[in-house]
Amino acid sequence: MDRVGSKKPRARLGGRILADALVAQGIDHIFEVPGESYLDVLDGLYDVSQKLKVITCRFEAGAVNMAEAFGKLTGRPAAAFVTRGPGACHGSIGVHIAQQDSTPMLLFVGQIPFSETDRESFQEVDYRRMFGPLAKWVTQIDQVERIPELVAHAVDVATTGRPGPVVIALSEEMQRMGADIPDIGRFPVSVAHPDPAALAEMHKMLSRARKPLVVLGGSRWTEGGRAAMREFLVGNNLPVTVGFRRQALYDGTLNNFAGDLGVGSDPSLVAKAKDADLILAIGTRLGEAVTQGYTLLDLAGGAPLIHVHPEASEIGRVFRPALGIVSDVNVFAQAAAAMEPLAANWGAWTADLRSIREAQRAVPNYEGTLNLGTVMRDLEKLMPPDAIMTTDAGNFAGWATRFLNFGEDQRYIGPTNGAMGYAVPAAIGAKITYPDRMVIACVGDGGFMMTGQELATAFHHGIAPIVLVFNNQMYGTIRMHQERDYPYRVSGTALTNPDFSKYIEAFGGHGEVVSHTHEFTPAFQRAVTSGKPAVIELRMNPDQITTRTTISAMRAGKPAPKATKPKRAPAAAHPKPARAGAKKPAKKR
Ligand SMILES: Cc1ncc(C[n+]2csc(CCOP(=O)(O)OP(=O)(O)O)c2C)c(N)n1
Ligand SMILES: [Mg+2]
Repeated sequence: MDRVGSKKPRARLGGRILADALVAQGIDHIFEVPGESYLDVLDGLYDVSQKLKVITCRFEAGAVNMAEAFGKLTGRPAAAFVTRGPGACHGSIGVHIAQQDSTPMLLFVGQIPFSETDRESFQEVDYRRMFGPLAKWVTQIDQVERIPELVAHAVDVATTGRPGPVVIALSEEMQRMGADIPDIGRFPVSVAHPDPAALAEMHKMLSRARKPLVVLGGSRWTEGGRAAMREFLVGNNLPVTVGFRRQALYDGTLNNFAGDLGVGSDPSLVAKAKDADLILAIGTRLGEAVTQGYTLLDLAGGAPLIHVHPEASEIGRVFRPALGIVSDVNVFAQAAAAMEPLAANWGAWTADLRSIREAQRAVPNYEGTLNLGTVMRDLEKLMPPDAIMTTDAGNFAGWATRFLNFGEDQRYIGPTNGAMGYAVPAAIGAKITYPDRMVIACVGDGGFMMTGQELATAFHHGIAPIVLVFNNQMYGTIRMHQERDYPYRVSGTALTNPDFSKYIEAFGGHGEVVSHTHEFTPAFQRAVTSGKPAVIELRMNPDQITTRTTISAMRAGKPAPKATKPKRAPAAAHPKPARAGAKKPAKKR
């Protein structure tokens, strides 16, 4: 090992070895906010810029969310780079998303010089301890010779079994050392195939079932895997649900799609799911959202469940299934499609479940001038067949998932861990990954103000996502919980927003405000033809707290305690922009 300056390095420096190691592992996208703690890596990247695209971001949470979205869409890890201490803290949310959502991702963190370890040196953090419970694996590279080995292993860990995020700290002086070592490439690896005996058992169990239900979820599905799965499910007329924010896994226009099992799911679908006599869960974790707070199945054992998952330890983790199948999801799909057809004695049951989805999609006459159900149905017509939609966390998300059907080649990605601030960076990550596809972000006014400034990254890299901001002037989801548990006592959930169309115009983009249903289609078309990053503000009726209920309805029958009468009416109109010289209206008392 040679130190720079002490002796001429025989070959490459650490920063360059790392850049080459990434290329050798097939990494082609880096999302970063720079720091002096990895200056040598930035310099190494300069030499491989033809092979590795570096996207400079404005906030580490944005950078890591973009990398996560890249992994979700492609099944391949992107790398995020952040600086030590503060950068790592900002970026940590993306690690949590990638972990809960089983997304392959690498996060590199510049580290202090290892000679200063444990002195609480400037920005010193022990990343093994910090990210231990958040990431799939955490390591630190202290020896330059080990860069190719540890980067290769990081990619292995991120992409195999249940995929997830790997955090790699890079001690500072290591990046400046030289070494004469070769790169390490990828190797062909065969993934877990389903045991034929288990498949035969699954066939028997499904043939006996009268009310089966499929739940699709998880990550790293390929086009081929999804097509084979569709063939199996359509061929046997099995009713299909998708897990929380996994809509993209199944073509919602097909007659056996029944809807999603997640947060805010249709109660009649949940009731039917509880009535199923066999649940075939494929690729999904049986987490809280999908299992409706762990109530979907009997926890005590003997659940009518077949669980297919690439990671053996996920099977039986919470619910003990009647049959567990360890398999890569795509290989399983191929094997299932090749099976003898099932007896499929459940035609009426599948039709029944589909009718729930159809009823769910019928748009009610909502109060107010902007019917977001109709807007979503209009948007469905405007989205090209390969459009990508990203979503944030919040009640607004229900508008798209309830009223929109995603077609075979469309994609819908969101944070299954419920992280706000995801949609805008994810849309930028998606548009960088697929520049020729339309990318639409759906986000609440709360979530938009968390990472909306990443739109500057879109301008910098010349891409044009379209952002729909659902503005109800509040952290609506929490307000909903508040109204349920503490009616009338509005505390800490109201928001004052900027003019969103002016906000994007200040960046040089295209802004629209939509207050009436009929305004949406032309506004969206103008946004598309502008060719610029666009923000379309949807001015909601704030009383319409979900697609199914209003604040007024939640309050009905619950008298307002005199002393705690709300200062604001629940359905307050959106404030009109103040005109210069305009008189302020007298406050109502
Ligand atoms: C990073 C983060 N902070 C806080 C929360 C808690 N939370 C969940 S939904 C929500 C409100 C979202 O508000 P908005 O984006 O305006 O969407 P709305 O619910 O109003 O549709 C909050 C604060 C969260 N899930 N993630
Ligand atoms: Mg809101």
